[in-house]
Amino acid sequence: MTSTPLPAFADVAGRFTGRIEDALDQYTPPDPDCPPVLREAIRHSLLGAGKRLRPLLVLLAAEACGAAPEEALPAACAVEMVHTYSLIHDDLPAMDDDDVRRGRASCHRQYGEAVAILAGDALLARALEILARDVRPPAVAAACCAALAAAAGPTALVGGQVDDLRAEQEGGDLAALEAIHRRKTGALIRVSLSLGALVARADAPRRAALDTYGRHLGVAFQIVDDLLDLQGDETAMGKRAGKDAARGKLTFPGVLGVAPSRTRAARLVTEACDALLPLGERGGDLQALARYVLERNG
Ligand code: GRG
Repeated sequence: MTSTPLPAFADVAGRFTGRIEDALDQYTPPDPDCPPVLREAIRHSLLGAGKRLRPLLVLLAAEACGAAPEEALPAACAVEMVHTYSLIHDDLPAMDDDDVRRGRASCHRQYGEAVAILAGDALLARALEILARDVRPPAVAAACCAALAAAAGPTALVGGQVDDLRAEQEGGDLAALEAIHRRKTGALIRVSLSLGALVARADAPRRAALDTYGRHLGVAFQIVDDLLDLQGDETAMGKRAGKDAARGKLTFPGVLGVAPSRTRAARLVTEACDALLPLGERGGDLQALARYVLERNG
């Protein structure tokens, strides 16, 4: 860890969230070929009150490796689009059946199931289009497309989601739980760091440092998410609490207990921050973000 005091996370986020919101808005313009209800549904979910953690990770990783954050904005928007697609589909009755998301009605509650499924599909496709078209040079764009598609695919996000749904019926142990969340929640967090590093053409030691940080942060994020579902405030979270227990989900507090889960999350955050050592003081903002993940209430 750096010896200088960490910046406040609110200041770190404040430098970037306006730019992220503007870019997401600009990436969803009206188009005569896009039905207005589809654009509305996409924007309803995408522009809701998300924390924008994944795009922030992309921008901070790029900056920590010496790139201008603006260069990483297309990749930041792409990962937020994939994340939003996964939230829309996760909220569907066939999956978690949630009626509130990002402080508003979930997409299918507002627009119906068919439009919600299609809004998710459209976001996934748009994310890859943005990477392929707006990341430069083309070789870096191709690497970003491959990385994000893999993180969203059957061995990562989607595979983790399938195993998570199955674990509701069949249960599982700590190893199964970690394997689910390394993929379901962790993969998109981890790839956010990789996208920033790719855009910045970071060298191998920096790429490895960011990857280790992302791997630990992803699991810590999920543990805190499980704890918030048990004990958190619905208004701060912008979604319902208490859903995991109601569905019989396999969770960290369920398997380990509340206090050991918190200890485990804290240890993972420390390991994540320690991994940033090769970045020196440039890793300070990412350390502040990791501390926020542990202390957040929403
Ligand atoms: C449907 C393929 C598919 C995957 C679904 C995203 C997901 C996988 C499930 C969501 C359920 C859930 C609560 C997962 C825990 C971790 C998580 C991804 C929480 C939501 O992320 P935040 O808190 O959300 O960063 P915001 O809205 O702030 O962006």
